[in-house]
Amino acid sequence: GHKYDFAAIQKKWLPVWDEMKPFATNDSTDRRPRKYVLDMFPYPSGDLHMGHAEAFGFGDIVARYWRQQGFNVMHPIGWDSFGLPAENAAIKRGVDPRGWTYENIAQQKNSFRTYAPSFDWDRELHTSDPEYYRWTQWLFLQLYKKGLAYRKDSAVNWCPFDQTVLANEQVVDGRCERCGNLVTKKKLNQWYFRITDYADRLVDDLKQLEGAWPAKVLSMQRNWVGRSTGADVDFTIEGRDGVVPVYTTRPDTLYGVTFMVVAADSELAAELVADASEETQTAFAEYLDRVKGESDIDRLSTEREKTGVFLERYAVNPINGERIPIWASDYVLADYGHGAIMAVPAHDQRDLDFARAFDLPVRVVVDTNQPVTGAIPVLVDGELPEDLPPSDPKVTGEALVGPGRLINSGPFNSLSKNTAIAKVTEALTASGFGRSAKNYRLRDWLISRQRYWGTPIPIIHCEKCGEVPVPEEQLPIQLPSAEGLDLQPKGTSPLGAAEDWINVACPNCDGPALRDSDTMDTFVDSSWYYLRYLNATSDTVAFDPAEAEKWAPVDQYVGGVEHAILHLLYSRFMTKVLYDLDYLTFTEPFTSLLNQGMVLMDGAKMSKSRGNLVEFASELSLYGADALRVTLAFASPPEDDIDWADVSPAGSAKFLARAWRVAQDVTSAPDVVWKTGDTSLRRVTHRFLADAPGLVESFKFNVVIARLMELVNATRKVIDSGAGAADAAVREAAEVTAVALNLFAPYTAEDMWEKLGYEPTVAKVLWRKADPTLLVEESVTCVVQVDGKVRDRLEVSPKIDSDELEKQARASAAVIRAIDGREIVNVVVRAPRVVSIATRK
Ligand code: ANZ
Ligand code: ZN
Repeated sequence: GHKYDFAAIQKKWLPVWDEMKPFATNDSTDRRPRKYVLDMFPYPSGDLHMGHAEAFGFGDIVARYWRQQGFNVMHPIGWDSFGLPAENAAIKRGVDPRGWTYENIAQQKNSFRTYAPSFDWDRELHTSDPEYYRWTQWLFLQLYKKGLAYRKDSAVNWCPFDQTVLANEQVVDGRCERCGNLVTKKKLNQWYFRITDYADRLVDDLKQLEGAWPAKVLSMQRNWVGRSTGADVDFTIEGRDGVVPVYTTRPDTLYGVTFMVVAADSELAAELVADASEETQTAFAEYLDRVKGESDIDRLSTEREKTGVFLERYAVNPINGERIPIWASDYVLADYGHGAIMAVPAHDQRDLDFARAFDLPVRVVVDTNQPVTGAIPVLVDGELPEDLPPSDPKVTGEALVGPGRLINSGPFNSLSKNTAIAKVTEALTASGFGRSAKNYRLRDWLISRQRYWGTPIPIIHCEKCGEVPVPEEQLPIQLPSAEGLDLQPKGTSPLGAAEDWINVACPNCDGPALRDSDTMDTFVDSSWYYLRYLNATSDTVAFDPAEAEKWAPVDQYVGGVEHAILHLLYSRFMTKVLYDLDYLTFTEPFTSLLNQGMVLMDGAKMSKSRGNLVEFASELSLYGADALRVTLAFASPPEDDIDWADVSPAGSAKFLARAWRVAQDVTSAPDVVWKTGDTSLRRVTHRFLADAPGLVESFKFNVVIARLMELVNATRKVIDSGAGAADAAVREAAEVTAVALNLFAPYTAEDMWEKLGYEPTVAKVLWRKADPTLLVEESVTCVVQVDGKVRDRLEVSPKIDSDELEKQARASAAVIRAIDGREIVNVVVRAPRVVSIATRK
């Protein structure tokens, strides 16, 4: 055809690619170096959306790029297909979650086909297939054998609406992430993975990723683990044996402790209040009821008004023997540190808010007006000189949290905060009342869910033998059909009602036993999927360690920042576990990470409820895959958000048509000799060849497209003038355009490639190296005069500096001959045009 028709081009090339399978990775005979490029796999709720189009478009640029650079690229795709939305949709519509899920997968797959990312479809996986979850169960058993999977009774976050347990991270502002209802607490027997054993490594190994992961994600990972260092300090309590340790990051403030706070929901609080007045006991019981319904996030908030109950008991400060009152409050958490704190209201904001609420004393012990660098100040009467006394936090309401020097702290006065932290810890250690300590915000990973649509936990509960792991050869434990099961959430797993399924013989004693009825958090499924792609169809191993050695870790991971914490943390954890079990030789799963921005509409997130949804499917049929891809890549750097209202897919389509027409207009034969033709066009082409790789590798996709537009315009200019369409430089430029467009617009590129006289597929064509002689800038002629006579002409860069130009002029053989050994008395340089040398005659 003579007109650019994206629909016709798509229709033409899809079946050709289907036939060719150009992106199947089979490396038994392949000697190229390898790259593993992975997109976060989609969750199959409905069709693909614009966010998918963006992320998968970017991942595809990277995958196609490395192929052009001579790498054997693995670029697989699958579906994260277990999970609550399928189950909720199923309940709402009275359908089977399996049917709903696989219909959505079919729809997404169909959209993917048209969008045409260069996936290796032979490795497709779905986490909800027994062929997959068999190995998730196997993985569970490996953790179980290692003591990394265990059950415990614990108060868990409970969503009364979804009737399910939620992980801490699924509680947002005290509400269920999914339905928005207030979350409460409930005691349940639950499965956990011991991720806290890996807390240090999860922080320390982030070093490996610096510069290759977004700094923001690294800090989110670090904060989530929340490692802090400080000291445990032992307080005694009057009328009670033993000590109560408290964890503090500020042992330097020990002289500023004016009260103690224990978590209202801790055992210690209950014990201490038992001896209090009846009035206090009643008040405490009422208070405790209230606290039980609160989320950790609310409890720790500095914004909240402080509440609490005085327990009528006193503790003794080990450093100075001072007697301090003990309070119970919700702002101290029962399961963090030791569930009790030494309160230093002068230097901790929450303690100060509490002290102000209950009129407790505030004592400043760090003078934050004193410089901490330079010489230690001379003490006056054992105190720091008072040029500017610290402000009083009790009056200002602002805790003094900065650095400074100690005051009101006996032998530690005048020490800087950091020195004092070390010295006080030493003194505590010597007296036996303390020691240095580390603490983590990270909790063990709660993995059991009381829901149907997930991987069944491969454990059997036998009356006689207790917990019995399912023998590996009996895997997978298949999910029973959902038919006849009541999926309505009730707080126990629907699987418990599947009589035929739940009742089994104990693998140990053959006696009557029950299967575990919980299913796993879907984050378990996705914590190891990157490895399954390597042997996606194996029914003998989860993955082959030899393949992992060859391909993994993932060279480039692409996905949304919404997974910056959990998915990445869990994958990193699982990788370290598999490393410890000798299945892997590396400790981090994703060497480099690209987080794409969001696709917005008029500055707001797109959503159905906002009524601003731009449907991927309709844009796809309006403009075609290539124009969509180019639009998304051209809009901004990939990390930035894209506002769909500001971009122009129609403009992208026009650009593609322009490029395509160039290929159509080329009249020289494919065997035309490069190295000839219009030089200025060749310079543009080769500059592009030289610059594009670095730009792609630093994710400046938008710049590459801008440069391609320039190249196409320059080519068109030559076609329409001078040597015209037969010029060899025009063919060269058109070929380079087609190869580069393969990154962004694979259909257009393939069609151009055909018009230029080649066989498919352009996706396999290697990137050409730029000719270095075409990269030097144009030169100018510099005349060199000796005593007023022109003796030489030099071809030099227009940007040459005077010193360099003079050096070149003096080195010229003709100039040396003209000077003939005489003394040079003056040199005038006017770069880049003239050098004038005067000699003594
Ligand atoms: C005294 C102190 C003085 C503190 C000061 C801070 C500043 P991270 O960094 O999160 O580990 N804390 C300890 N256990 C707690 C619990 N169960 N619930 C709530 N808060 C608790 O913070 C450690 C600090 O958080 C500890 O240091 C303690 O307050 C508080 F100027 O001790 B600090
Ligand atoms: Zn048994």
